[in-house]
Amino acid sequence: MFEKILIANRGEIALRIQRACREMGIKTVAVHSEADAEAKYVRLAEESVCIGPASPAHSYLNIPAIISAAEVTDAQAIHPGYGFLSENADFAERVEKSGFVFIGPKPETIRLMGDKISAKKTVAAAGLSCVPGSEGPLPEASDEILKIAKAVGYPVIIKASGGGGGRGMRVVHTEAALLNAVTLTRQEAEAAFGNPTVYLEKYFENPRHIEVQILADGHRNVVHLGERDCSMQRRHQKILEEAPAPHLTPRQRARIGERCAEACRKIGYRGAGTIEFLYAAGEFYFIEMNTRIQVEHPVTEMITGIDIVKEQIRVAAGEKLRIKQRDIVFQGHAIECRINAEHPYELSPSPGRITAFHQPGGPGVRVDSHAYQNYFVPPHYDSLIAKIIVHGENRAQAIARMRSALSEMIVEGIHTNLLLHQELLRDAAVLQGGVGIHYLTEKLAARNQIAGAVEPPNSK
Ligand code: MV4
Repeated sequence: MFEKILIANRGEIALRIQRACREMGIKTVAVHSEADAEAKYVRLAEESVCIGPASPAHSYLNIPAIISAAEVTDAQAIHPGYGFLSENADFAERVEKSGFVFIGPKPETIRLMGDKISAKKTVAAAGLSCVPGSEGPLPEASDEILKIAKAVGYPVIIKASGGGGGRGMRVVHTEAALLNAVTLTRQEAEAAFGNPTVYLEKYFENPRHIEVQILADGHRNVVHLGERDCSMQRRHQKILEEAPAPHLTPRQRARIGERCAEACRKIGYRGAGTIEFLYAAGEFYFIEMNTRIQVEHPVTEMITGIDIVKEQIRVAAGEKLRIKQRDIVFQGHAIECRINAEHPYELSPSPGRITAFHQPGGPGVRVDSHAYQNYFVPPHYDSLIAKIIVHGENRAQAIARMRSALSEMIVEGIHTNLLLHQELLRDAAVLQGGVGIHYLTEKLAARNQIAGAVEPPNSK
């Protein structure tokens, strides 16, 4: 096992990885920007290295600075967390070429999944159903593009192969709008990703977003840890996730999970991974695979009792998975609310100093947070300040626990979305479960229309 791991990330996930390391007797190196120098998790690490100024491009995305930090501290492995360099195949490659272990999949796998056309092709060959559409890139010829769209049927969506996570997409409702949309998406894709390749899919109007968690050791041992429902999002920012996905049957769960595990076995996957699906009319359609630990991994940990970060570290060190699929039991229900430093309804960022901070507790309540009283939320990074995760014997108990936890939580000095979460946990459709990916956007639009006539909301 490693003696020392460098954590190439910040905030709650840096602290989360550090906790896994401490439990395993592994020393940690924190790297931080000038803006994060005072952060608590930096002090809790055995060592810390400042890797640059506040702007992410010069610090958390600064590959030479991170590799140098690993060299001077004698770390053996680098955990990238989520975001930043976590799905950068070039980074993974440079980490390995410099003699360190990258805690994640092989660089080739990251590259394969980073290109959305090659990802679709790979998982389709490994047995997963994909959204119907162009097989591979859209051709240049207009008549061929029109023919493909006609065969698929409108509405369609044009997606950049270099995109993902909601970047570089355009919905097209009519044949008249198609060719222009393809041209525009190609131009934007070239500008944003340096790759103008686009593909076409049937557009699903209001699917759910369900993802399957995978663990693999690179020795063909692969297990699935069930699914999460992440439909509650706005502008591709998830705010509430749960496991299991409401109203799925145990048979559906076992079937999609086993198919994902089998696909990863065929691909030769190693590490933790998430396979994202659109779920519509009872069917799962693959859209993307994420090759990193995800923000919402704790809901899966709560229902399985498996520490996904520790497993990532073990398989990166070359250990075989000790967990067998038959030993994995899904118990009860878990919900995560992401507490962001932002205005609760407009969702615009609200950085600044936290003047009072109290986190909830009690049975079945977990809080993953790097924040504390007097912590300054820097304006340079994403606005996540805490994740409240609750577990209950069933969904109703999890909801009751989340309501109680939210009511205990105190954050003063900045705006947060706590009130939005409290409202969501009283919303009839949310209580029913299984809302689509556009639910939150529509609810906020309706709410802001009414609120706009009165006072702007203030959560301070
Ligand atoms: C789609 C779609 C509808 N139909 N593909 C957005 C993020 C990226 N991972 C894929 N996305 C979508 N792809 C087809 N064929 C709708 C979305 C989408 C979405 C998906 C998951 C979670 C939130 C979303 C919000 C808007 C659009």
